[in-house]
Amino acid sequence: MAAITWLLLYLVASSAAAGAAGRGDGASQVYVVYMGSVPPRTSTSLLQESHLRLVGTVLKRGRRADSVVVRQYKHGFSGFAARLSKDEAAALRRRPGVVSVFADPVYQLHTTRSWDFLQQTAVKIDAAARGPRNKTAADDGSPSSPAADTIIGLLDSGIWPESPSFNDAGFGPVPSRWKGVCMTGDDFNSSNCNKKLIGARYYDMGDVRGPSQSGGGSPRDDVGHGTHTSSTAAGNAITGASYYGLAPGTAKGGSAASRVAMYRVCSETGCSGSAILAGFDDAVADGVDVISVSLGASPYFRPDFTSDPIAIGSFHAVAKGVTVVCSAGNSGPAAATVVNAAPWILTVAATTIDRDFESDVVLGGNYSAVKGGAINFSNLDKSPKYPLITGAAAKSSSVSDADSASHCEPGTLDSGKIQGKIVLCNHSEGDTSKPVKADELNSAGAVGCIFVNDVEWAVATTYLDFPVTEVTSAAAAAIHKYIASAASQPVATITPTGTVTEYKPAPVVAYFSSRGPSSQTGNVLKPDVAAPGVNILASWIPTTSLPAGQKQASQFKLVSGTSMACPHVAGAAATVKAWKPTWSPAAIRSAIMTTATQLNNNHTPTTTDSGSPATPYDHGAGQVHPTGALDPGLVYEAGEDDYLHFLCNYGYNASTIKLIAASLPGGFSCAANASTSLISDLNYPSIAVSGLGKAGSRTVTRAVTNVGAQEEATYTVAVSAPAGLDVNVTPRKLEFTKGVKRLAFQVSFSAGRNDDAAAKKGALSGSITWSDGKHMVRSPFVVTS
Ligand SMILES: *[C@@H]1O[C@H](CO)[C@@H](O)[C@H](O)[C@H]1NC(C)=O
Ligand SMILES: *[C@@H]1O[C@H](CO)[C@@H](O)[C@H](O)[C@H]1NC(C)=O
Ligand SMILES: *[C@@H]1O[C@H](CO)[C@@H](O)[C@H](O)[C@H]1NC(C)=O
Ligand SMILES: *[C@@H]1O[C@H](CO)[C@@H](O)[C@H](O)[C@H]1NC(C)=O
Ligand SMILES: *[C@@H]1O[C@H](CO)[C@@H](O)[C@H](O)[C@H]1NC(C)=O
Ligand SMILES: *[C@@H]1O[C@H](CO)[C@@H](O)[C@H](O)[C@H]1NC(C)=O
Ligand SMILES: CC(=O)N[C@H]1CO[C@H](CO)[C@@H](O)[C@@H]1O
Repeated sequence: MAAITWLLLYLVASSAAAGAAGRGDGASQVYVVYMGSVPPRTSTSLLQESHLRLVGTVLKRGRRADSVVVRQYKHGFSGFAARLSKDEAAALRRRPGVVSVFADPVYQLHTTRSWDFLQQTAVKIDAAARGPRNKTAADDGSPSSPAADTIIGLLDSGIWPESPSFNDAGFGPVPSRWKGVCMTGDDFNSSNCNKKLIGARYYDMGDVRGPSQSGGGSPRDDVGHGTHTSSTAAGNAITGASYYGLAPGTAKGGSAASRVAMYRVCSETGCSGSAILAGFDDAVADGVDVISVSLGASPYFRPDFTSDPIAIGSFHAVAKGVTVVCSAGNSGPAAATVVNAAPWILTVAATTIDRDFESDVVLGGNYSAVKGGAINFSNLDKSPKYPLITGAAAKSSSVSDADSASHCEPGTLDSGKIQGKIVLCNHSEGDTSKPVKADELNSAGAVGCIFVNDVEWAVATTYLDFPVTEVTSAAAAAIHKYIASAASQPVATITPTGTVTEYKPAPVVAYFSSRGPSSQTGNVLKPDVAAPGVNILASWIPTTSLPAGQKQASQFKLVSGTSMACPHVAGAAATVKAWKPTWSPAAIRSAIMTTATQLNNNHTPTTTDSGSPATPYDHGAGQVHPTGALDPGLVYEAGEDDYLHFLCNYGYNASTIKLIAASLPGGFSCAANASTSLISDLNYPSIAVSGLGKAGSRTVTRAVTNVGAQEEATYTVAVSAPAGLDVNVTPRKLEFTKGVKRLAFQVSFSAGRNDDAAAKKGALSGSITWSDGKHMVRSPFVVTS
C-alpha cells in the first residue's frame, strides 16, 4: 500500500506544480493531444502549422498558440503537447481529427521498489540489485559477427558517455541511414557521442524535472538507470567488472555489436508522458531498429490504448518496422499488475540468475550458521561476540505497539537496549524501507541488523558500511530458538558477503515481477517472456558515496527490476534483427517467444519465488534463449492491420481507428462481428481465452510462416493440456513447400467432460508445440472459465 499511496501523492503534487507553473492562467497543465498517424502527403511544416491552427481555435483571447504548445509530434504520428486549461482540453477533444486528449502523465522507471525509497532518503543508501554472471543470458554461444548493423534506442534517464561500455574501439562508421543527433546540454556535447553511442537527445521535462536539474537539461544520466539499461542492452564486453569485488566477471550487453542511441525522457522523479511520445517519434525518424523502454505507468492507473504514451508511441514504431521491448513492471506478485501490455509490444518479466549474494548469521553456542543474503561492506569480527536482541525485546517503554517494535519501525525502540547489539527485525511490505530502518538502527548505536523477510531477501540490498543481512522466516525460527535456549546473553555476528555462483534453482520468477493477466484484456497473454532482472551488474554513474576503505567509485552496480530484464530482451531482439534484417517486429517477437525455455538449472520446471510452478501469467513463454531465437523454424506474423482489428475487437470505432492507422489503401473497416472474444484470434505466438465458461468451448485460429532453411518441411503438433481442459489442434500436420510458406490451423478448447470442477478453478495453462524434428515452436496458452 505504501507504494500506491506514494505514487498517488506524487501525481497530486505534480499536477499542483503544473498549475503553479501555468503563467497565472489558473489551472492550466500540459495535455497531450494525439491525432493518430500523419496524413499522407503532408509535409512536416504543414503538419506543424495545422497543429497551431487547431490549438488557436480553442484558446481564450490573448493566448497565442505558439506560446502554449510545448512540443509537436510530426514524424511517426501526429499530435502535440500543450499547456491548456481544462475547458480548452475538453474543446480540443471534440475537434475532428483528434483521437484523444489526456493530461500528461508521470511514469516511473522500473527498478525495484527500493528505488522508490531511494528518492526519499539520503543518497547514501543504494538501491537493490543483481549482477552479471560471467556469462549473460545473451552470450551463450552467440555467433561471432552479425550480418547487419543494428541500433538500439532507449527511452530512459540519460547516459554516462565515459563508461567503457560505450567505448567505440573497433566499431566501423556510423550506419549511413542514421539521421539522429547528439544534442548539446549541461556537461554534454557532440564530442560525447562516438561510433558506439551514436545519438543522444533529451527533452524538457517541465513539471517532472528533478530538483537536481537546475540547468537546461542534458542527455547526461544523473540517475544511473539509463546507463545501466544501455550497457545491459548493448554495452561492450568489459572484463574484470565487479561491484567492489562482488560478482566478478565480464559485464557484457545482450547485443554488444549494436549501436546505442539515448532518448532522455526521465529524471530522478519520473518520466514525462509527453517526452516519452517525443522520444518514440524521434527514435523512429532517426532510424533505430529496436526501442527498449524500462518504465511504465502504475498498474492502478490503467490508461487506455489511446491515452498511454507508451502504447501510442510503440504502435507507430511497430507499424514502421521497429521492435519495441518494454518492462512488465515491478508490482508483483499480485495478479493483473502487468503494464505495457499492448499486443504490439514485447513485454518482459524478471527472473533471478544463478548467482546469489550470501551473508550469513553465525550464532553463539553450538548452533549452525543461518543463511542470509545482502551486500554489506562492514567490519564485524568473525566470531559471534555481539549481543543479539529482537526488536520486540528492545521496545521502548513509551511505545504501546509491540508489533511496530518487532518490525523496528523508526522511533519504536529503546536505544539504550540496542547499543552495541545486533537487532533482529521483522520486515513486511508496506513497512518503512529496510535502508531507512537500518540507517535508524545505525545512528542509534546498534552494530548490525538482521531482517526477517520471505520475499525481498532474494534481491540483495546494498547497505554499504552497516552490517545487515536478510533471512527467511524459516531461518529466523532457528535464531529465535537459539535466543530462547541461550543460557546467558545470546550472541551472533554477520559474515562478509560472498558471491555464490551456479546457485540453484535458477531462474526463478522474481517476487516483484508484475503478473498477468493484462487488466485490459484477458484475450492476449501477457507478459510475453522473462529475462534476468535480479542483481544485474552493469555500468553506473560515478557516485560520491563510497563504502569505507574504498577510494574510487565502482563503475558498475548491482540493480534489480524488470527495468533490467527489458534490455536483455532488447539486446536479443537486436541480435535477431542483425541476422534477419528483413524480419518484422512480430516475427522477431515470435522467434524470441517460441524458443524460450521453461526449465531451471535443476532441469525441473521454473518456479516463482514462492516455489510454485511458474505459469504463463508469471513468465509468459518462459526464459528468453537468444541464440535459439536466431532459428525458430516457424513464426507467427502480424502487422498493423492485425493490430487495427485488435482495436476494433477491443471496442474502438472505425472512425477512431482510421485516424490511428497509417494510410490504408482502400480504407479500413472493422468487421461487423467484431467482439472482445475475437481478440483471441490475433495471430499472436501465445494464446489466451477468457470466459470459456459461458460457451463451454472456443476455437481460435493461428497461422505460421516457415522461415527455416528448408522450404519443404513437415511439422507435427504436440499438445500439453492440463486436467480439465480438452485441447484439439487441426490439422495436426503442416506441410510447407516452396510455394506454401504460410499455413493456418485451429485450436479448440473445451471444458473436460468429467472434470468441470477443474475447469472452473480459474486459469488453466498448457502449451502447443509444432516440431519438424529440428525446431520446437512452442506457444503457451491460458484459458479461464
Ligand atoms: C569466468 O570466465 C573465466 C574466463 O572465461 C573463467 O576462467 C572463470 O572460471 C569464469 N568464472 C565463473 C564463475 O564462471
Ligand atoms: C565538448 O566539450 C568539451 C569539454 O568542455 C570540449 O573540450 C570540446 O571541445 C567540446 N566539443 C564540441 C564539439 O563542442
Ligand atoms: C558444543 O559442542 C562441544 C562438542 O561438540 C561441547 O564440548 C560443548 O560443550 C558444546 N557447547 C555448548 C555451549 O553446548
Ligand atoms: C516477528 O513477529 C513474530 C510474530 O508476528 C514474533 O513472534 C517475533 O518475535 C517477531 N520477531 C522479532 C524479531 O521481533
Ligand atoms: C467513435 O468513438 C469516439 C470516441 O469514443 C466518439 O467520439 C465518436 O463519436 C465515435 N464515432 C462514431 C462514428 O461512432
Ligand atoms: C467474422 O467476420 C469475418 C468476415 O468479416 C469472417 O471471416 C469471420 O469468420 C467471422 N468470425 C466469426 C467468429 O464469426
Ligand atoms: C562485499 C563486502 O565487502 N563485504 C564485506 C562485508 O563485511 C565483511 C566484514 O564483516 C568484509 O570483510 C566484507 O568484505
